[in-house]
Amino acid sequence: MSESGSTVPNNLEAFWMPFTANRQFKSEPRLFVAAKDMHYVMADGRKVLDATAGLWCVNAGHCRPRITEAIRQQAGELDYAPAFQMGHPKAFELAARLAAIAPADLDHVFFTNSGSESVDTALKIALAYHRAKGEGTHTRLIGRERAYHGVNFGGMSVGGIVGNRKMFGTLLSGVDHMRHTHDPARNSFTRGELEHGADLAEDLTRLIALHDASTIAAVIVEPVSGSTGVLPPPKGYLKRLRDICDQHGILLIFDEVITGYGRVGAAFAAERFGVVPDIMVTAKGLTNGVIPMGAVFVRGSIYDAFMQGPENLIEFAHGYTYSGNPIAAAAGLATLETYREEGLFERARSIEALWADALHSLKGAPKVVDIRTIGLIGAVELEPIPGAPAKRAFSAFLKALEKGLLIRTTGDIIAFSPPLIVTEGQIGEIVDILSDVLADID
Ligand code: PXG
Repeated sequence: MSESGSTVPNNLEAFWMPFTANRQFKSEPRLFVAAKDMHYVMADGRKVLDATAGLWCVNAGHCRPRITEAIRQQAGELDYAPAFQMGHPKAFELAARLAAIAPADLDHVFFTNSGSESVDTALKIALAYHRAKGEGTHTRLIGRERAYHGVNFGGMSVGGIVGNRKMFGTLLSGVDHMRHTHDPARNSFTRGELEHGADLAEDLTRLIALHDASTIAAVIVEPVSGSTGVLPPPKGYLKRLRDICDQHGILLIFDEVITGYGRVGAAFAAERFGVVPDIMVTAKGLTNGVIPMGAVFVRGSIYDAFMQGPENLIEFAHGYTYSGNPIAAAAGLATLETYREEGLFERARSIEALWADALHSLKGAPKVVDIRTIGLIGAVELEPIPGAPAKRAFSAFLKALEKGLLIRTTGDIIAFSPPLIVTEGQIGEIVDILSDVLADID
């Protein structure tokens, strides 16, 4: 409740909401006022089961005591420390803990405040790395169609979602895109990695033939595309990208903003799929979504390439006022501890089959044209209403909320990413409500 005793604000106009249909929302506001574990509470007191971990970030569930307490304590002890030329212990401790759970030699960590900032940081590291090595011709960046890498200029440029790009001018120059891997004619109703499509990695070879490897700095992909509707990788695809990059001196960047921190049943998708990138971009689950924070992991050899020249000079002209912020670092440490003590990454892996069985039981339900699952992620794709794309899924979103279930929709795809603490009973509840919703919408 607010100080006035009301949970409903009396002015919805001033706040320009992000990625929201503002006028529709403000005519029928949907407000959460509290949360605990797997549930939100709405302004009218109704409980809503969270099948999306907020926005793919609250991996340990809501308002977990260890995290809340760590933030409370840190705020009273050291609220802020300058991020440049000064430090504080918790940022170092968090970086070391992160390096310890990251695969292979991804053992140096640069802190940011979001996924978008992590992506742009990674792209800048890639460009500067080549320059530091005396390979300054490597300036192009390669993304992929249907990719989401956040909303800053770098991420938007390597991203592949036309609706997120077309309004914003010419974006970064020197960017090209591989084809996306979505191929429902060959892969449908899939569990885990896809059987078909490893050949699409050869698209990178095509771009190398066009531009020449000496002009390319890095390739960035989401191991599993999230925002464009949950697209797991074809078997062998990521490994093939790795091999091509190695062969041509190109850096491979994994954007693990969604797949990181247990979402695919391992600390990172790199571990799950057995492919180590040169740079790994994370955010969201790093602090359980509670405090904004991102972390970019780099291999030791990349960090070392920067540690040249006079020791009094700054090696990388980049950073944010809030890089490694003490309260965010405290939240990150408490989050990692919560994941560890509750074995949540292992838990995600152990209930993956149950999750897949439950979601795939919706095959044959009205309007369902495809279902994809991997880790604790799932997508149910609906047949669009002719001439009205995204309308059917948005109706499903509103109807589900009415019935006490929070889902996410992108186009006509319903995406799921429940907190990793979701129980078998709650998985059943998600599927039952969705089944009712599908029977109930046009
Ligand atoms: N990379 C990836 C792969 C993402 O999914 C970002 C970067 C950007 O992160 P920030 O913290 O700047 O938002 C993301 C964010 C959705 C949805 O429902 C997905 C994201 C954010 C909000 C909603 O698909 N992903």
